[in-house]
Amino acid sequence: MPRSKNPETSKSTSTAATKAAKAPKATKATNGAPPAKGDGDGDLLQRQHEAMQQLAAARPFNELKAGEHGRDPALQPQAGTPVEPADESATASSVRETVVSIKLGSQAQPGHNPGNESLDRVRVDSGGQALTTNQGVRVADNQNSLKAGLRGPTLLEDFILREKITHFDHERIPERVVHARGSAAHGYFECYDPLDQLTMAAPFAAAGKRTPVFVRFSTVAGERGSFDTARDVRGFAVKFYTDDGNWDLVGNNIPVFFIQDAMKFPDLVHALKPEPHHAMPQAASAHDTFWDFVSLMPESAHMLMWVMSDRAIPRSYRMMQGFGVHTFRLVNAAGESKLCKFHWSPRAGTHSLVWDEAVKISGADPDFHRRDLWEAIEAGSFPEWELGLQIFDEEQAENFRFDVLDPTKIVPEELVPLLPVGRLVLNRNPDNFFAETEQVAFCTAHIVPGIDFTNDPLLQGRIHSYVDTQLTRLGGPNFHEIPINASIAQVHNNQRDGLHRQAIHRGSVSYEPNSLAGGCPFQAGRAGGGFVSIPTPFPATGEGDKLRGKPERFADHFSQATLFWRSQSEPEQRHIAGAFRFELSKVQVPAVRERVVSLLANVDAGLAAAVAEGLGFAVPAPQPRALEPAVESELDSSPALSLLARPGDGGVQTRRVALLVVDGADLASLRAAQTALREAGATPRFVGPRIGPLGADESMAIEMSFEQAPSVLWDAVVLANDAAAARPLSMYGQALDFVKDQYRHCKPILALGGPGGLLAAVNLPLMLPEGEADPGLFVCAPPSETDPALRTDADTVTAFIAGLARHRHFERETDPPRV
Ligand code: HDE
Repeated sequence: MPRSKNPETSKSTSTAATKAAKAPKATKATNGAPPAKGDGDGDLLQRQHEAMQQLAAARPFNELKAGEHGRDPALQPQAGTPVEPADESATASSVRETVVSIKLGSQAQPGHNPGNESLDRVRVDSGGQALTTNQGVRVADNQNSLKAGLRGPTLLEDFILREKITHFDHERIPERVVHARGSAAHGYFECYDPLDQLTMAAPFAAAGKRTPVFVRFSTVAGERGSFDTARDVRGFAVKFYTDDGNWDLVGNNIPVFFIQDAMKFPDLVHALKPEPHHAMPQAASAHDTFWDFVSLMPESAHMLMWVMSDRAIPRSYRMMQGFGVHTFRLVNAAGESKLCKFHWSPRAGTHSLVWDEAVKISGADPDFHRRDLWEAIEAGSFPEWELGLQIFDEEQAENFRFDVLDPTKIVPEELVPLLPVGRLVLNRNPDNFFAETEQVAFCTAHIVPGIDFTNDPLLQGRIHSYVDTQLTRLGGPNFHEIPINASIAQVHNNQRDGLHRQAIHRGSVSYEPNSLAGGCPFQAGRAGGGFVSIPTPFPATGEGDKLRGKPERFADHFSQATLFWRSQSEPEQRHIAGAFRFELSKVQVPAVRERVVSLLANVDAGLAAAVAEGLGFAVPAPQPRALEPAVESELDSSPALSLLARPGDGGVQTRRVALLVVDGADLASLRAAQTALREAGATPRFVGPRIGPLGADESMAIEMSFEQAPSVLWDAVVLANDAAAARPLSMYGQALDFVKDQYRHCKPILALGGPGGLLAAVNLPLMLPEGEADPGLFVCAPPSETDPALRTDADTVTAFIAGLARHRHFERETDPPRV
């Protein structure tokens, strides 16, 4: 779909025009300025809010869930059911998306990813243009750096020089660990006849159908700058840009491989590559480590025959065969599959060099194959191959004397002849070697509906390796957005972010299932052309078939949620209801709030009611369950699930206790409490209005100030609540807040010096609502001049330490809080 390049000067596309008509009062601004105040701002937001509510309400529960369990749904995945928003602002990132500028363009085109448009979107031509920096600033002088005087040092300020040099410094990327040296070209694959009996793969859908391809040939061992005519296997990698996504057939010019299992690939490559101590020899297998390894790996014998044959010194890329090597599967629309081997046969025939030639060419023209490919295409002699398939079934495969999962074996053409199905033509050289040939990322995991894997253990390892290697080579998980790697099929998913992300996704939703984006992008299901793996059986494990699905009993979603709820103590239940209430009060779309409560109604009616009540609506009907009748847990409740079931060893080690003090406080009782806490293993600290010495006693000091150490950082508080301290402390709002928060958070409080003072200043209730004593509140009797022993009130301090060990005293908790 063409995109409007400049919304101010170019004509809108029809889609954009429809959108503009529907869009809420489009605000024209040439500079991206927001609309003036009073320009219907409130209306836009209100309208968006209502549209979101409407969209969310259209999906009161996940209607696909019940159909996710068991074998049949696993083989026939359902399609999602997208809901179209009544107003497009419902799925917008911002109601300001109607603001346009030369930079912003207009809005996203509905359901469209321009990243999948042709390479024209990134092709650059600089004819008639002045030189600029990467920021588009014209460069006046491209010959000289900025200096302090003609003969002076270059200035750090020279951003033009620095940008140019910095970019240059980072021009190289890691070369491919194997197949580093390669050449590529664009072209097409043309299908002879529809193959729908065999496969639904898009390139084989119709006679004469052309699928664009990018093909890269390579040597394996040599580095990026090595010579072309080394004795080596040649890579033959084809990227089909199909209507259903990219299919990469990453093959070689030899139909077998050295090893049978991916586990041995790093060993093979380490043995083959230049030896690690002196980095020799370049692009050659003629050295000790390679032959040491292969001579201990008898399964490489077959491949060695091919590699020592003239196949390993081809005359031209245009004159060599290509092979998929592994046995693959073709799958038709009915889900029936056949085993398949892929063969590319060159129109120009298979021709090779002789060794002496290969050696001399490597000196005379190290780019021999690269040049040959380039020049043939430039001259209009387009290289061409015919694709032939060997098709066979499991029964035939069983009767071969070799295993078709063994990549060191061919299926002789005499046993299964080639079925010619189409031709590959390379008719255009890349515009830029780096952007295309170097950055192309082939990957055996890139298959499309109609193609599937077999259990060939070499293939299985490759499925992982090729994506993985691009993370380092191309610098992150977004290499699929590099233009040469982008499919022509539209890409829509919820993957986001990562280095060098190009796509700017519209809206707030990047997950599925969702209702806030109308359920989009939705799962395609089988009927919608989604990829479904062939359910090949795993007889050896007795686990059944390879499929994406869930066992039936996974459909019970609620029995243990209910068990958990029932096993909680009263305060824990209160906290759960409070947590739901808080979270949902932050949710802006009422339909989402109600949907959550309808989910909770399946867990516990009381919980649902408590949450709904706090949010101001009636409990909705419970959501339909995926499994009826509801499963009852084996237990009514499991006490082990309550946090209270594990009170710990009863100690107070490391608990932080604030001793709230002020100058003039009764230091003797404070010191006694401090000593007792320390001895019990707690961490007492003096907290007061300001840091510094406490009275005349130099051994005691305020260690932390109110502003530095508020209540929430402490597990408990000891108050200097004697007559001398309580009054001045009550003058500090922070001290009052401190006491209130300790109380409200149900932490133990010890008041030294009596119940009045600070406790009275915050109206702290000494009793629980029902009239019992507060088990977390400890008050020492007022100090008595006549009986100094009373000062420490050792029993109360001991009781406080026991209270500290209990951590919280939820008996005190009320809704609303009393303080
Ligand atoms: Fe590759 N191979 N390979 N390979 N291979 C790579 O992918 C790997 C194997 C082949 O032009 C790497 O992007 C493992 C067989 C070609 O860009 C890497 C195993 C066959 C190309 C990788 C194999 C191939 C590669 C290096 C054993 C023939 C070049 C950089 C389990 C059927 C593609 C990259 C291009 C490239 C891994 C075996 C062909 C590291 C782990 C067998 C044509 O991912």
